[in-house]
Amino acid sequence: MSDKAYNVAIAGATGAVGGAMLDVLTRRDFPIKELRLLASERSVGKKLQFRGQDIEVQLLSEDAFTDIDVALFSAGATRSLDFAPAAAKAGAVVVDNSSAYRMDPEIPLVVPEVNGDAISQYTNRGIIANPNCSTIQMMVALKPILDKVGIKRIVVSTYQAVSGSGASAIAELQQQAEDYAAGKEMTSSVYPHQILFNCLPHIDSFLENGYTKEEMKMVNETRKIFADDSIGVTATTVRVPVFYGHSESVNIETNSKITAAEVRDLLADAPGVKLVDDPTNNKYPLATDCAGDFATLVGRVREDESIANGINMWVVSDNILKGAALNAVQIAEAFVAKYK
Ligand code: 25A
Ligand code: L14
Repeated sequence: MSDKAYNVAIAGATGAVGGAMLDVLTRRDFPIKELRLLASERSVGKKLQFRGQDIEVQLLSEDAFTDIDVALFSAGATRSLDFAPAAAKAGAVVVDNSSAYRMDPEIPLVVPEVNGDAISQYTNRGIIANPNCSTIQMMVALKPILDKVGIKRIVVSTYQAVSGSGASAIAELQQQAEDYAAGKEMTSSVYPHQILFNCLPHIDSFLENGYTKEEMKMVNETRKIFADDSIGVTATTVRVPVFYGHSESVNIETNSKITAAEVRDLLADAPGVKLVDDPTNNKYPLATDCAGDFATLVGRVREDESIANGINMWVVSDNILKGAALNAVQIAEAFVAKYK
């Protein structure tokens, strides 16, 4: 990175992901000249701390992006559709965390460790899309295997934390736990059912094909990021009563044979991956261990004995960090390093 400093805006700064963006910018020492915090009317005037300074939240509006170099968006798809084009028009490059633009063929969908080169397509619309959290961590774990032996098919089941649905869902799980402990009746408003002590096979809305949108994001985004529409992907996404950290059971069929030991060797050196695979000593990736960690944890690597060329693994990452805020900041870093 050059020794320049940049004007950065965060749209949705008061949310679960926006707050993590502030943290990640600090932890990675992103070179910032001005940081502008944007949110809805509800939060205007509220002060957030950044590098020991109070910064007042301003209204997210079309005029909020004057002189901004990089705008990190995490205020939901509707806000991205409403305001990202104006930010781009004002000269900012938008890194958008929502699903609004991910499958737009003109807009790059980027996991820096996997397809960082696609950032060059920012010139098309001034927008770079951040993939879905569950997709990102799977890409980080599979990329070394894809490069080595090719992947024919992926079967993935997810166990997703409530923080993915934002601050209100974190509060809902917390409240249900408190109500349970106090012997009170539990209520649900973010999710259609109680999430405490439960597993909901329902993330985002249902589609006509019987899958959820979240499941089809994993299918379509994987193919776009790996730039290969021939890869078969099928997903079942499940919400579990965990605050931070998505876990995934990933089963792949490769084009040619690779042993579990070879996969472990590859992953031990893979960018963004931490191999945690010592089951006899009870060491495997856990959501409770990934919270706050920038790495994607991979373990339980084993051969699928039901087919000739298959591998199973367990992949865990902090959905708010690598799944959202960290990946967005990494995209911003790669962008300014090369193009600004
Ligand atoms: O709109 P959608 O598409 O349905 O999606 C929005 C959801 O996506 C989450 C986000 O949760 C939100 O729930 N989200 C975004 N990116 C994500 C990702 N990559 C993601 N989830 C997972 N992975 P959130 O709570 O973390 O962030 C919400 C942020 O968006 C700002 N915002 C909302 N509407 C806005 C807006 N900003 C500008 N204009 C608008 N119209 C929001 O700011 C927050 O920063 P805020 O000021 O509206 O909220 C401040 C606090 O208020 C709480 N809150 C949220 N909704 C309500 C509420 N309080 C009262 N009533 C409400 N209806 C929030 O918890 C926040 O702390
Ligand atoms: O598409 O509720 O990035 O866990 C990711 C989190 C959609 C909602 C996305 C959740 C969001 C999802």
